[in-house]
Amino acid sequence: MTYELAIGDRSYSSWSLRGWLLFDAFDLPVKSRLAVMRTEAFPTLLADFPGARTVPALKTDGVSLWDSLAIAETLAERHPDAGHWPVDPADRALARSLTAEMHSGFAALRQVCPMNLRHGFAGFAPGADVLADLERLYDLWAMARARGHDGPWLFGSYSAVDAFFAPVAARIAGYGLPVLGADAEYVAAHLAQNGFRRWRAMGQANPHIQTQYDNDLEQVAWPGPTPLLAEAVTGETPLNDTCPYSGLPVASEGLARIDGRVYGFCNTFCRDKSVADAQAWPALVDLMARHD
Ligand SMILES: N[C@@H](CCC(=O)N[C@@H](CS)C(=O)NCC(=O)O)C(=O)O
Repeated sequence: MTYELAIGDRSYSSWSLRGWLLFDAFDLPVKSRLAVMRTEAFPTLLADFPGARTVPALKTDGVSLWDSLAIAETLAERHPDAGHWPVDPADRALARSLTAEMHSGFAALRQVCPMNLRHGFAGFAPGADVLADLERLYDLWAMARARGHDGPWLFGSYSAVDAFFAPVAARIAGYGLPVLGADAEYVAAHLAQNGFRRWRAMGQANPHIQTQYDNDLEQVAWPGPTPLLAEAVTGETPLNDTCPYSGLPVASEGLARIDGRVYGFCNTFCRDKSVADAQAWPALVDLMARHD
């Protein structure tokens, strides 16, 4: 089985993030095909996924399907051991209910606080509709926790319901929305989750800014784990000859100083995703450890 996933801008497309996590967090290989939203490339990409009008959309073995929930159920059906849904039937019923409510609800939170993974915002004052959504959200999370699994995820190991809540965690942290205790820990777990960090780093590596996801609020540093100090550089000698990701030779334009040492990559995308969050990339972490 092969999978091609159509996605939009990683910094802004919350549904694309969910779709991708449904693969990445369950160790299912997928080829992502990205088009910047609100450009001609977007409908052109979707034309290759017959029937789809939004991202994420999926092509697999001649079948095209779209909508994150349809993708979740299809993957769960095809890969029953991957862990998309909890094993216990009562857990699974609750996980499905929470996922479906996330998929169809929380309109105020989604509209007023669009996902923006490029930075956080200071000074946001949520109105009554956003606060009501948050109250319901925290009630849902408490229902899951009452099932008695160990954290940080709602039903023990990471499941599809966690993938559906990842963008909401990003909104809560990014807009500084009120959150306490176990809910705050759950939000922090999403921001620290390796797949989420890699997705965000790839978004940072794409310079396209969608201004409609910004506002008049002060922009502040992303509230997730602080990345290592890093910058792109030129004209320096890297410690490595081949790219830690592709194994291809290091390109002269692919250099970065990370935590005080210069490493090389096969292209500027590999360089920039590494600069954005070096510790999110296991192959780079290994390389850095070898030169420690
Ligand atoms: N219910 C859909 C929502 C998909 C959706 O609205 N995706 C947005 C991006 S996050 C989109 O494709 N928008 C089309 C556009 O911006 O032109 C799902 O679960 O996948």
